[in-house]
Amino acid sequence: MKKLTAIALGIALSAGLAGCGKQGEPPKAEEKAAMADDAGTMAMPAETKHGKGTATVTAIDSAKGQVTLDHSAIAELEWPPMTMGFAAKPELLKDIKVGDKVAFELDWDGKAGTITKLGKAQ
Ligand SMILES: [Cu+2]
Repeated sequence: MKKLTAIALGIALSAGLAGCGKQGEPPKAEEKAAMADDAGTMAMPAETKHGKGTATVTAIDSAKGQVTLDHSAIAELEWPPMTMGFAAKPELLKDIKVGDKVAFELDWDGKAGTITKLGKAQ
């Protein structure tokens, strides 16, 4: 089971990176320095970016705390429109259903996105 989990995680990370256009970009100098530090301390990534946008909900997994959004471009993160998964607390998902148009905010740590605000778009 451990091996399967590792493979699944690897696929998820690769998909996330490819989806957000970061694949193949060499790390910036400051990120290299952060990685060197992290190797010893297992600290959280130094840089978390905040972004916001609008989206259509394409999947919800409340039990796992995950939501998949077909989102519009996010200027703060230099992302084009795409469909991708995010972590989200169950209480953010309770009034949302598949097909809803939503406005959201997220934190992006360079590998994964976490929804910080989620509500139906006006
Ligand atoms: Cu995206």
